[in-house]
Amino acid sequence: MIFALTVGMSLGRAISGEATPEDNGRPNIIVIFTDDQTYGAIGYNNPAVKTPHLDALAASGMTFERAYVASPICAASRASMMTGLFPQQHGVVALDTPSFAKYRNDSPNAEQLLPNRLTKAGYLTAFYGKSHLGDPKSYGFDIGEELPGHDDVTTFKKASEFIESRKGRKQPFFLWLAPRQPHVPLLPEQRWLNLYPSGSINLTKNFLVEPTDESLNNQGTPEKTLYRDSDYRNNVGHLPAGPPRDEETMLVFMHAYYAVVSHLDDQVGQLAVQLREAGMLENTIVFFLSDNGYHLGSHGLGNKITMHEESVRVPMFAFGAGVEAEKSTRSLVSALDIYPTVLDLAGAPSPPQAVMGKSLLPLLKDPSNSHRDTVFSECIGVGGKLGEGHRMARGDRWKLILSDANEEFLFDQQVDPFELINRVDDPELEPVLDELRGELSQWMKTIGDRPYPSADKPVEGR
Ligand SMILES: [Ca+2]
Repeated sequence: MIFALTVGMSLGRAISGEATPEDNGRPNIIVIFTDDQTYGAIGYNNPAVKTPHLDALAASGMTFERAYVASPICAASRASMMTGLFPQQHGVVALDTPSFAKYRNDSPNAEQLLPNRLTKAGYLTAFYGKSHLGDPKSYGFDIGEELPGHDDVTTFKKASEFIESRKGRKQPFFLWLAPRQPHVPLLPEQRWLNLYPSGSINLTKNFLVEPTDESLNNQGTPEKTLYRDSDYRNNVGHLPAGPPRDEETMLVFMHAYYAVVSHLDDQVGQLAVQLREAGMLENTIVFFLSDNGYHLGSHGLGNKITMHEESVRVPMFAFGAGVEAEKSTRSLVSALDIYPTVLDLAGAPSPPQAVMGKSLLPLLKDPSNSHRDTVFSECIGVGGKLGEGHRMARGDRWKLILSDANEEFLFDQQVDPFELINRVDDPELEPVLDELRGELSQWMKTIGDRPYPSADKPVEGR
């Protein structure tokens, strides 16, 4: 059954700004944060992918068509969601989870954590699924746990029990639901594979058997292998998750990946039915997004870690209390925008350190509202050496990438969304390049990155 949602046409009290910390009108808030789901791995962006529930839920609310993560790798992206900061600000660059110690309970920085701001505002906070940062109760959540299981069955069961336990309660809740799907290993049941008839999946236009040897595509493994997971086995018929992969191998991989997404779709759909049948959607707002994207053979790559669209751009939508149906926005948004949005909805106090995101409530009120001109991302230290990695400034049309080798790449998203032609040497585009350089340089300074390199003053990686 495809989930269909009836949403009141009037904006909710929280979005209209009428809610106060004293009243009971503040919404419950759920964030569904999937793992490695690229923006093209959802039906409304790609009809080849079977996600009827997610498509219906997105249509019942607002879709953010151009959403980018703070960092396209699990741990860094997750720490950014909890702190409202970019990786070089909070310290969890790449997979450096020990650096998260300075935010744990009883540490001076614990006040920065999203769950702690919400507890202070009177919310009950719960976490189920993949943490990647250790026990979620060690970083502010009242209840919940990191849960095993690549099929997320236990995670959704626990989340469902939690929602059931909150029926009729006055205290609002914040639920962080983090499925592991569609991260490898990909182990779909046959019924999900059966949704994809032979020939229904196509390779992307930028598919390559293996990547070109340039810094743009460097995923920087410690062994100096340029491409992540080159010998990693993902349990899909023992196919390598990384290159080189021929077309046939990649199609089998994509089949398994999409089938896992379809399973996830069914689980989210059931959760939404539960919320609706319990009468809780009237007072619950749900955000859906992923921690990073995935390459699926685009540019010859597997995994993520690059600043390519497939890696850094994710599906994102909101539905439920106060969100009007059938809205979408092309405004550039960052996953970091979730943090201040949740605080706004909860009427919660601001954290000690200024967050880098911007509340989405004005956009939720009116999708034509301007939100931001540029969105940024970084992925540093994957090779184990701080300073290596990639940075990005993405404007409305143009994207500038600064690679680990201090090389610049300029892509025209309007005519070249698959990022095949580097326009950085086009003299006509100098003003565009200068403007994006200025923005990227300023942002790098803000987050404590190394200085932006210049022609007369080259900068070595630190
Ligand atoms: Ca991930």
